[in-house]
Amino acid sequence: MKRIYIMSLLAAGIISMCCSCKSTKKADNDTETMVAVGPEFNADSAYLFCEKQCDFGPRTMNSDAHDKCGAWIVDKFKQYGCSVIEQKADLKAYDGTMLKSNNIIASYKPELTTRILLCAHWDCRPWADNDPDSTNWRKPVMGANDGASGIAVMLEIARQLQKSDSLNIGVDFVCFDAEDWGIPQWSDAEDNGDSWALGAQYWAENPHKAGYEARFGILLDMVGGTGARFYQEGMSKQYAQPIVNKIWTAARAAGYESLFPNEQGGYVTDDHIPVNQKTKIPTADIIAFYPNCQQSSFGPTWHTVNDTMENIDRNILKAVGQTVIQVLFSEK
Ligand code: AHN
Ligand code: ZN
Repeated sequence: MKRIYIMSLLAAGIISMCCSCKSTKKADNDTETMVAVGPEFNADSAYLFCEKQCDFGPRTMNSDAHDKCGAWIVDKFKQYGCSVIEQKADLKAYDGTMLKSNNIIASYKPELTTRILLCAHWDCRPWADNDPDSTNWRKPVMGANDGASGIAVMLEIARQLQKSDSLNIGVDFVCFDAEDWGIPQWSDAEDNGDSWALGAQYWAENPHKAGYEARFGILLDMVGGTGARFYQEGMSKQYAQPIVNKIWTAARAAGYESLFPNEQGGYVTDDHIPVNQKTKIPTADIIAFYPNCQQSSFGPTWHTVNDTMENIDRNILKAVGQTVIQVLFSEK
């Protein structure tokens, strides 16, 4: 209620500003998009969902922590009223290792034909190959940000959808597996991008339902790191510019303009690439970009042993979660 009131005041300010210059038509459009809509995303809840995943240990492929966390994710989405499908497959990694992959698809209101795809990967990278200390290069990554954060935001959205029960559009939460087994920096193998996003490649070729369609998709990747900002990712602009516009407009309406600059970031090989290339679902990636970070443009903890809960900021989770809720509840 309070948020809506503040946004109305802001909107009123914009109308009066625009009336004093020229056309009021534009002001009407802006007013519409400036109203905060939908339930309030609870950052503490999302933070706990992130922590809970980390408590299993690094969820690397073919590990016990991975399988236990997968069962937990399935249970949580079921608890929040979603229908859940586990899409299991043995996928071949760049070095021939067979990965026991499990894409977890949780559907809110599966009976509705108008649907939106939300997705994130849930596996952890088995090697901290971007760590400044080379003795860590073969140690697993905890993936508080790179893995757990996107799933945590999706779980909190599922919880809010059940609580408010007012969204008349279906939502599919697709938790991709085997995203982060891409060729490590210490390997001599040539990286053409194909070794990443194996679970998403499989799902895009074999959707959980024959002829699966969605209006559009949003991928969440590294959405909880301290100091993160979300620039418009280059491949998303190429494949799904209208979806990028929708998201960045929603971020402004939700009050997170400063964390979602209207500027381009990098070009990222991520789960949205196979989704855009192999399905008809235009999908944009909300992914952290640190233009001034020496260690990585994905941030100082990316693929290091420091990707842990100490470097998760609940305000970042909140900004992304509230923005996605704003997108969902702005659909007609
Ligand atoms: C590459 O580094 C090629 N892509 C980044 C995709 C990624 C890895 N997202 C999370 N971990
Ligand atoms: Zn990663």
